[in-house]
Amino acid sequence: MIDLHFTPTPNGQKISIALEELALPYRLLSYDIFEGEQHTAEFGRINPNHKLPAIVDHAPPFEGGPHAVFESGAILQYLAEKAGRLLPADPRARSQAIQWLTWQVANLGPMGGQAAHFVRYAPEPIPYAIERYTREVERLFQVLERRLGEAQYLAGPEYSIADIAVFAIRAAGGGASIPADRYPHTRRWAEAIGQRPAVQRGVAAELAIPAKYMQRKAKLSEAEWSNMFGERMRGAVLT
Ligand SMILES: N[C@@H](CCC(=O)N[C@@H](CS)C(=O)NCC(=O)O)C(=O)O
Repeated sequence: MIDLHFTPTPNGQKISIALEELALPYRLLSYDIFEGEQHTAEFGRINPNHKLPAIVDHAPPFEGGPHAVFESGAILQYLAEKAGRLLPADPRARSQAIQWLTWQVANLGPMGGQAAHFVRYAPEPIPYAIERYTREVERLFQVLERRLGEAQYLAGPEYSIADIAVFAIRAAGGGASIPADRYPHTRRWAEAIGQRPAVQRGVAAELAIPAKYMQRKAKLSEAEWSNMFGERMRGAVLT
């Protein structure tokens, strides 16, 4: 059994989708990040960075007892290797899958996160920051579009954890609006993935992103601000 420490955001859905795809049994442990539930010392022993998602595998494929994994890219790779699926066996395609997975966690994720921060959460609108990050997200969408114009999936003909990672993050759009007509190859790919029953199970019911996480212009209380971006968030690691 795998414990999935989860909050219903695109990063969390990468893992719920992968667990559903791989038919690995899991127990959902939900956190409300606005309430600061990620800042406990107990969760810090699972993820020293105090962010969701994380997993604890109680039956890892090696000795030494339960194994905790944090960072969504590392979790996806761990799960795919454990199940022996969703990472191509062919070394070239496997390398491509890891490259696109890394592209997501190092580029689309952080840039989309910053775009969303300045569009949704910044107390004052800062046009330079909004433009800087939304333009970068749009550039990354174009990189994705080009890749999907030359390959069926990100690693080639085979659906992989790279597709799951990018699909989950792209669907949320970061701070950028996504004119579907501008990205026909991406739309073809996203529609195919969105129709997969495991993907639909991985974003359903308590795994779905609630409206409060997707507000166009979020209104946070002082406590919520502190939990997400301020002293309470910093205090979990600085004290
Ligand atoms: N690079 C991390 C990002 C994790 C992350 O930023 N998680 C957010 C939710 S999507 C979170 O836990 N935020 C709460 C906080 O920052 O206190 C990953 O890919 O797992």
